[in-house]
Amino acid sequence: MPTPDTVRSHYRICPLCEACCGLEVRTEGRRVVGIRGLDADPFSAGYVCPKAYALKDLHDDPDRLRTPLIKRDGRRVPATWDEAFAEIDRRLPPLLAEHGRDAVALSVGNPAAHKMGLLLYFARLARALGTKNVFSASTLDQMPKQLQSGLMYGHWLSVALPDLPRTDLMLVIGANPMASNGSMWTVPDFRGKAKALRARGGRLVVIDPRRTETAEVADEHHFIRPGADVFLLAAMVRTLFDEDLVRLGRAADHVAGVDAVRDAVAGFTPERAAARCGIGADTIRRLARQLAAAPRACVYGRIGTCTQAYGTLASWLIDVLNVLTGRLDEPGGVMFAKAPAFAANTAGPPGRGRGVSTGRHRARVSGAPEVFGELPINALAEEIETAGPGQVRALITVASNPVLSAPNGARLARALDGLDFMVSLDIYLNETTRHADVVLPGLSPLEEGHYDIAFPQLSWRNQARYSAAVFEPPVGHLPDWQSLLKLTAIVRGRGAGADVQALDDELAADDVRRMAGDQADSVLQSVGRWTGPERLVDLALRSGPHGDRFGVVPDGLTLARLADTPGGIDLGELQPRLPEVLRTPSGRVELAPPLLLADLPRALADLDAPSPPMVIIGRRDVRSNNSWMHNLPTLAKGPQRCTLLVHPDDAARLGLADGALARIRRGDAHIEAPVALSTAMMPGVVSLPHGWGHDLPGVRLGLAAERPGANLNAVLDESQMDPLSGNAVLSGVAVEVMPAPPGG
Ligand SMILES: Nc1nc2c(c(=O)[nH]1)N[C@H]1C(S)=C(S)[C@@H](COP(=O)(O)OP(=O)(O)OC[C@H]3O[C@@H](n4cnc5c(=O)[nH]c(N)nc54)[C@H](O)[C@@H]3O)O[C@H]1N2
Ligand SMILES: Nc1nc2c(c(=O)[nH]1)N[C@H]1C(S)=C(S)[C@@H](COP(=O)(O)OP(=O)(O)OC[C@H]3O[C@@H](n4cnc5c(=O)[nH]c(N)nc54)[C@H](O)[C@@H]3O)O[C@H]1N2
Ligand code: SF4
Ligand SMILES: [Mo]
Repeated sequence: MPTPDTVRSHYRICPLCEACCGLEVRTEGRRVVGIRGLDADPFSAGYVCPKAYALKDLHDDPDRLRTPLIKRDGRRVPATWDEAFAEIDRRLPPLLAEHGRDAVALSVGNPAAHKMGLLLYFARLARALGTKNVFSASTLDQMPKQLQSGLMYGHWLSVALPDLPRTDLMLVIGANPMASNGSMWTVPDFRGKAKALRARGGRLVVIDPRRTETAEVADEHHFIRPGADVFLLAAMVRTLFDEDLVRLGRAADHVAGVDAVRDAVAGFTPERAAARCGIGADTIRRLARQLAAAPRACVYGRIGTCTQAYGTLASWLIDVLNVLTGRLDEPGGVMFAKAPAFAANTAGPPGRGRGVSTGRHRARVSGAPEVFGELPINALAEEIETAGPGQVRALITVASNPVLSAPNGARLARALDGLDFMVSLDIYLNETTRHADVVLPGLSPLEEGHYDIAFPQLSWRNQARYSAAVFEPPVGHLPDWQSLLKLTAIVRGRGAGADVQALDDELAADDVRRMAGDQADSVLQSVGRWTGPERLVDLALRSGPHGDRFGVVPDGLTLARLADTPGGIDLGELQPRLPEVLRTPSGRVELAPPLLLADLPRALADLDAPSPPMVIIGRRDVRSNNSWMHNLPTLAKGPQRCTLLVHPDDAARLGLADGALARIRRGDAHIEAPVALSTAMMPGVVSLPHGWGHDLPGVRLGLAAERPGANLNAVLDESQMDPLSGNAVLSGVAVEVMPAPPGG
């Protein structure tokens, strides 16, 4: 039994999902002996979900990589760090010299958003490499939201967030925060906040093809045909105009394009929309009226409204509803966070800026436009397969598992085997990294300090929090950021032996000179106690809106101050920020961006299209996380989670029995999963979670392989995308479902 004086308590921000809960991690020696929510964290106030405890499993997981691997004779064998970088240096620079920068692609995955070293130093590698072929999980996820926000407010991360604690009516469309704990909205304890809403007489309304865990705690739920949100939303917008319910409120002076929106949605009558989306015309009108009438209200949409063919239009119309009902920038409506560091909407002159643009370059094969510096991850396989100038011949994956996370992983897997060279920075030998020539292992999250770079820009309440490493990293094991710097050095031609500390100093000094001009030396001196990501965080905090301005503002934020305040510093509830937050060229909220108006006719032409008889959607479970946490005992135990939810009427028609295996087929591809009958499904829609399918050869995920599950993405179609954002269609894809033939 550990005695109290040998047990130490540490503060750690949970890196596993966007809620970013503050944890208390108790350790004895090198062992974790307890993890719980930290009550003293003013942001998350003690909240945790079952995944927090899996941090211990992750730290202890024998399958988590402890040394680099190099491919020799078709197998990945342990190697020293020097051998691994020597191999990369032997193979990558000649490829760059012969074929140019675009021949090397980058793929960065979800955990990069949760590790400051990955995010900040991936940017350094990408800059040094200069390739157009940058791919990420963003085009499997939130790119539509970012594009729409960028076009309306002037920056990709100026996202209008629901002010749930002060609202009277919240409309949730295509999100299930009860399972996901929120996304593009950092909101620990959604359940508690939703409960408080209802306790004060407010209402929660959910629109989703499944009666989800969130719908279960709501006042009202409506099934919607997957992919048909644009029709519902456009008809609601039209209703606001038809019934003279448009009230811009305080934002009126700052909004451009109201008349253009009125004209653009004219064709979307509630009657026509009803047939397409499955929600009656009367209900569409009522929802619009209720939204307009509530004292305070907000509309929130998430992955269900993004991962579809009209993802950008749907995301946009959600904010159009918010703006037209006077909810933008109002308490209880949708508001902008003011992040203490790294936010473009607090930098430069307030109220006006360059805005965002897309298509500065295009994908070589499909011609898909660049969005926020990226190309659609759905295009990665064809960029590798298609010969010609600019062909992708090498790939560096950074915390990215697209063989499972992206549509048609089988094609991508074949393409990866055709690469001349592949490097993966990852913590597992998994479905993607098994294709790499060199795998560089990251650290356990408990072995690194953390500050959230992106999430304070998306937080339900303004905050600044830092957690120090719980454990010293094993001797000689490079953190992700140093591996990325090594790669940066190799790409810059400095060789495998380059001194990463010196390179880090050099790059930080370059940044500071750009930021501080002739004050650079004194600024650098004042952040001198930090190196690596911590130094960049200190620089960003101190020059940010709450910063100490390097000594000018005595009580201002510094990393040292945060490090001395476990639990972090509360910066208060969200405050109105119009027009200062805007970075559009006009200095206005652009309600009718031309790019979006030009896409509406595509939806209008599709308004009367028949629905396919059966479509598939995804789902999230609180004990699972994307593709990489199925090897952790705390989460792997319990009932099988990768089941196909089928409405009993569909099951009867298709001859499917509860618990029996179903085959799900699209074209030549098929998968099999056990059926779970559920009246929570909309008839004509089945649901399977993503991130499963751990039965591929060459993978080292012992526990996950015991119950591998089926890979939903194996039957999705990489040619289906939202043309504006390049986002993959992951929801509402037509499939055939039948009993699995005996013998498989
Ligand atoms: N059909 C369908 N597909 C989906 C979705 C869906 O809803 N439906 N959701 C999509 C969404 S929203 C997302 S975000 C993507 C996620 O897809 P990905 O971006 O591929 O992310 P993960 O599946 O989380 O895999 C993360 C990878 O990072 C590695 N990793 C974890 N921690 C670390 C670390 O600290 N350092 C390093 N170097 N590596 C680490 C893991 O081993 C794993 O290989 O999936 C998408 N795919
Ligand atoms: N436990 C757990 N938490 C997670 C993750 C996880 O894998 N597990 N992943 C994290 C990540 S990377 C992300 S991006 C977030 C995502 O966070 P959320 O967006 O909240 O994710 P989901 O739970 O998939 O909720 C999406 C909802 O959209 C519905 N839906 C599907 N298609 C449509 C449609 O066409 N229209 C409408 N209106 N609804 C539709 C689905 O039924 C589902 O209920 O979750 C994060 N948190
Ligand atoms: S909700 Fe769970 S996984 Fe997400 S940050 Fe909080 S404890 Fe971690
Ligand atoms: Mo995501």
